Amino acid sequence: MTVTLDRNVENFIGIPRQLFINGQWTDAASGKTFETPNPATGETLARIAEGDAEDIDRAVRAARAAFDGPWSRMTPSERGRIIWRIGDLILEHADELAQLESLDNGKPYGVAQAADVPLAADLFHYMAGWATKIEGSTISISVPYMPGVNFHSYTLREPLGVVGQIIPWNFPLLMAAWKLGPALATGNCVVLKPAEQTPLTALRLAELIAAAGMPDGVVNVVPGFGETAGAALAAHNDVDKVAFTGSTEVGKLIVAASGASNLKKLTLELGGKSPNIVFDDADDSAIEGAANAIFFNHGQCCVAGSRLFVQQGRYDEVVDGVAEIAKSIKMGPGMEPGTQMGPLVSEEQFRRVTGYLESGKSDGATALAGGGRHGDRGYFVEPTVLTGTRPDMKVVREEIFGPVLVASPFTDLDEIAGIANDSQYGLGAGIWTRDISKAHALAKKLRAGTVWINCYNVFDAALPFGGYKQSGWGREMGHQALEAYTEVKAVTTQL
Ligand code: TXE
Repeated sequence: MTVTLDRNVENFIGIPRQLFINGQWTDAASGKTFETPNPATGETLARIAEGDAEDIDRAVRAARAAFDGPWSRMTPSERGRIIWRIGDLILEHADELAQLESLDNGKPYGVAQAADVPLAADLFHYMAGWATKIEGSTISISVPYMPGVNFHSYTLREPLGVVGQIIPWNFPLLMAAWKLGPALATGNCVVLKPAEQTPLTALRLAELIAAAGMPDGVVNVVPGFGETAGAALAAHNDVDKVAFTGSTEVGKLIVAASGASNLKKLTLELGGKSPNIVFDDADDSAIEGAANAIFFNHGQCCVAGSRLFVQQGRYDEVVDGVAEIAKSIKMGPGMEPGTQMGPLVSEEQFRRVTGYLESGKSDGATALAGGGRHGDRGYFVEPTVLTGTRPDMKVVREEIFGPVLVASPFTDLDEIAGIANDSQYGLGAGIWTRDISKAHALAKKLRAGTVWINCYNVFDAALPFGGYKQSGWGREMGHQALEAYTEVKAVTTQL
């Protein structure tokens, strides 16, 4: 049995979807299309126009014209109202968006309803308020080689112009919101390229954005593949910034493309291998917390708490507890009521994750729970807990991006920060203890953009999010995100 499909969802996936450029729905210049499969079955879900360099160029030109025209002429208040309305429309179409997300990505419908959709709406509502609050400052200056001369100096915060946004498939609607919200609130125009695995909610969002009253060309959505459409955006000479979320490997390609073209500004939100640290004095909720940290969204989270470190005294209890939870998780298609974990997003990710499971086994790790494929159809991987690992193993060092936890014991407080920081990544970290001083002292030592104490996977539009080290550049959400979408201009007048 599956949830009955919303009529709008049936209609939406029933016809081939086009590109959204300059407020119009249009085929790709090449006429090419691609299919997005349903990861629960491997069968085709919908057909999509496949944008590439020529379409990206068309979209960039539309965005530039909108930036030079209607979008910049609007008052911040008018812009804010449109952004707010996008949030409202997301909530009005919540069930429909959650169904599309579940079908395209594989995540449980209930999770998309409870998390992805309301968080996306909230992001637009939060950012709408900032549209009227982008401010510069006045600065007193004293110029040593012009004694006795008075000046009036101030700064302006101005939009960058045309922004390219390349997003992944793990939270397709939410990532679109994280990217679009701050870009629009600061007065930029956007060309958004959704991930080829999950283009549907971004395309439906484009319809809602148009319905919210957005002028043509301000937001353009061009689905396509990374090596073609994505690379064209990263290399385009009239794109002022690229905001990217995806693999560290592609993040480096984007940096190279920026350097080889117009040195466009970049923000990058990349991979992670986040430590989750449970002390002997932790509350029992740490067990469920550690399971949620890795298994939420099937482990396909950049902040997944994929390295669990438990203090020796509680090691067996906590790791066994997490393994019990792993075994009890109900797997199934995202649209089946009661499903707690759906399939991985694609065959490629399925192969990647099961490849890591093989590598863990051959390196000598033990699967306390899971360890392989679930069922024989779709891209399901069992929630897995690996023990007996060594710090040099691939499963410990590399981002798996699936429901795979590596657990190891530690003994004292002094060593744990070093062990936790022993990673090329620095995105998230968790600490579980009743000793609040210990928690804050350790939080300070961890090289990560987010530290959760006695909780995990807590997100809010007001909280800045981003990574240290090779987890990225810059921050999304919070007012920090606005800085990455504005230039500062210093203006000085001699009085
Ligand atoms: O990512 P890619 P993939 C990590 C995770 C996962 C691995 C591979 O470890 O297993 O990356 O996933 C676009 N120029 N994360 O292959 O390729 C692509 O079309 C410009 C972490 O799916 O980085 C998509 O829109 N763009 C992560 C986006 O980049 C290019 C989320 C992400 O795809 C491009 C996803 C190119 N040359 C994966 N090549 C996170 N930080 O949350 C691809 N793209």
